[in-house]
Amino acid sequence: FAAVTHDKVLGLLLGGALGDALGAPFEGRPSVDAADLAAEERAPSRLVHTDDTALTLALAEHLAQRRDAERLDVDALALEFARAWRAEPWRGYGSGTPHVFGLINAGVPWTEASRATFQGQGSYGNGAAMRVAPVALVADSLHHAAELGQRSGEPTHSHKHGQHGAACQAAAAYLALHSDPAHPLDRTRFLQDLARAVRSRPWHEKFDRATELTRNGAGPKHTAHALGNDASALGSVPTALTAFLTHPDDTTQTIRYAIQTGGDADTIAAMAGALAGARNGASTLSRGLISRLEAADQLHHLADQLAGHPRNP
Ligand code: 8NA
Ligand code: MG
Ligand code: MG
Ligand code: MG
Repeated sequence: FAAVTHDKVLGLLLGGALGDALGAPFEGRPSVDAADLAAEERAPSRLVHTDDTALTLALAEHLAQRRDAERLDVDALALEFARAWRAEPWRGYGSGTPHVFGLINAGVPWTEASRATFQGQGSYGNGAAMRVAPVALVADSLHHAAELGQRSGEPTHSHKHGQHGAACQAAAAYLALHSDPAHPLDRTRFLQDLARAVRSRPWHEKFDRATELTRNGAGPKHTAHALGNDASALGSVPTALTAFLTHPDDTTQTIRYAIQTGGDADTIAAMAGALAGARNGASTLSRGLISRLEAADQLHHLADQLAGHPRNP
């Protein structure tokens, strides 16, 4: 286990935001050309983030403001998410979540609002997973990370797959954060640890397939075909994991791989980028790209606060 340094905390936050903003122009494309992505990396324009980062910022701020044992006030968090959407509804939100946020803003309790979508099934989208990584910064164990992840997902995602997606990404972020980049990552062990944190058969089947894909060095198109690249949690969280486990020591390559899986590219890259950033730290990221990130200052400030958290002395 490696110490959770300020560089790792910042890496988790910036890696996620970079994946989101760099992937955003490609969201919804069935496949992504390496040349198109390289052009986007070279362009001088501002890197504008989407809903993924907007809600990650809301969650990180929530955690930074709480130093008590509980560390997550889900009732308050639901309102904070809903307000973030109301302040910037143009950030590229999907279909289901704005409906939930509208109800919450109208005074409906989140316990009810989160069940109002998809004929009462609730959402199994990846929206709870895409924003969850910061909970790893205040968790004191793998299981605590998964539990905080699941709870942070509940205000919008009442379907168990949506919640498991958040638990999975939170647990993965915890493992990446505590992994030592000076030593090769044990991918098999990583996925076995995740399987202990997420006890669900469809997720275990995905972990088995991800193990095989990383062992065989599968490329992004193959991985997208085998694991999915859509906006469901099951169809994107394991894909993001595979991007990270294919390039665990190179955050830029992790993000490129994730974007090139296509489909929900911004979200897959946001999740993968947070994992690689948490392992490798912010100092390994391209300064040119980071300086173009719209939320860079805000994320630096949050990293200062969260790196000083009692959990990360
Ligand atoms: P969500 O709750 O709308 O779920 C995302 C999608 O998953 C939905 O649009 C449905 O297609 C599908 N889905 C979820 N639950 C069910 C269900 N019970 N039955 C049938 N279909 C279901 O939103 P979210 O916050 O979970 O999603 C996050 C995504 O939204 C991210 O990609 C984010 O970037 C944003 N986004 C999505 C799209 C897209 O769906 N192509 C486009 C732009 C932005
Ligand atoms: Mg998005
Ligand atoms: Mg080191
Ligand atoms: Mg998306």
